Amino acid sequence: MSTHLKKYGLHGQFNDFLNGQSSSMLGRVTSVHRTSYDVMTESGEITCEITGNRLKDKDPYQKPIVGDWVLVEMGEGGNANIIREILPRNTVLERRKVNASDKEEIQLIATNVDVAVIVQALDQDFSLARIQRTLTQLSGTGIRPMVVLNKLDLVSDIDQVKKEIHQLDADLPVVFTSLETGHGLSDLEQLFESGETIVFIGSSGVGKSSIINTMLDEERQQKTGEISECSGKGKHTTTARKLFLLDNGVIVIDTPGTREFGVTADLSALDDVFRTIDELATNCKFRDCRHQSEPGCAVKDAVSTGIIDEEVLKSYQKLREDLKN
Ligand SMILES: Nc1nc2c(ncn2[C@@H]2O[C@H](COP(=O)(O)OP(=O)(O)OP(=O)(O)O)[C@@H](O)[C@H]2O)c(=O)[nH]1
Ligand SMILES: [Mg+2]
Ligand SMILES: [Zn+2]
Repeated sequence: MSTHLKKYGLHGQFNDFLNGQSSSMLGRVTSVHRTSYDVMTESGEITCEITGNRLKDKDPYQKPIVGDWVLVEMGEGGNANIIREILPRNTVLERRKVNASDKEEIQLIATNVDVAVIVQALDQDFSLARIQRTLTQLSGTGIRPMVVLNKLDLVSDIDQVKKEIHQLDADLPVVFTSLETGHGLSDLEQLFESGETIVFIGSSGVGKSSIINTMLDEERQQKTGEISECSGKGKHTTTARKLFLLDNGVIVIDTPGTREFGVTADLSALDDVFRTIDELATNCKFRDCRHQSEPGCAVKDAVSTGIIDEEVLKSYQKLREDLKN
């Protein structure tokens, strides 16, 4: 089997599929442009296109995405290389525009990823509710969540943040980092395993590309940007998703900032995220307790005794409302 593509995450998963496909070339999509695709093959990176029905198809699942394994028909005599087939996806990270309900509004972010690193900046971007929503989005996808809280150098106290995250999910891997001091960067790298595909997601300007750069050699370093002073919002320094192979064997996908993952998951997925609250809720007097003003509410009791933070409960209730609408 191809040794080069092994490094890009190929481990025999398509052997059955590839039998009798000798005319096509196997590759992994490393970048998506407006009308073309970069695909890593056994003999290096090539530019490909799509044609015909696939080009016209409105279904976002029918278009190649960063991380996809594809079969390419090599163009001869100056003809373009054509992606003929998207091989079965192991995982799909997708995002739905908030309030959207039809398929057109679904955006695929990356495929065949093992880990999603949710990056937030501690100085102005930290939002427990947003972490919760992203976890809900990820649950059931087979993608493991991790949280990176960056720009540690810009805040003085993280005790409250630590407490809230711990209450949200005590098992969630969380790393505090700073590019200024280098704090946490080696801890983060140690959480990644060689051969795994890791996608970085989070708002613009939180430092996704800066973190990835610390793991890349100089010539492949990504552009990073200043945050505009007046709005405090990043200005989308990264404009396209891109897949990199790091020296340590980890495959990383950088993405442009996305503020919010629309919630597509159902209420049972929500239950995964709020384990602590759910466990307590089994002791509420009413089965359908909303933990607002019902008598005999074990969750409210836990808030008054300090086991659960008021803010965590509020986010929980907000998310339940969001999911109902
Ligand atoms: N003080 C401080 N600044 C940081 C830190 N990490 C990143 N920055 C700065 O934050 C700005 C944005 O960083 P980027 O890496 O471009 O952010 P991004 O998440 O990739 O943003 P998009 O590509 O727009 O999605 C840059 O000016 C970085 O130098 C940090 O830990 N501390
Ligand atoms: Mg970036
Ligand atoms: Zn209750």
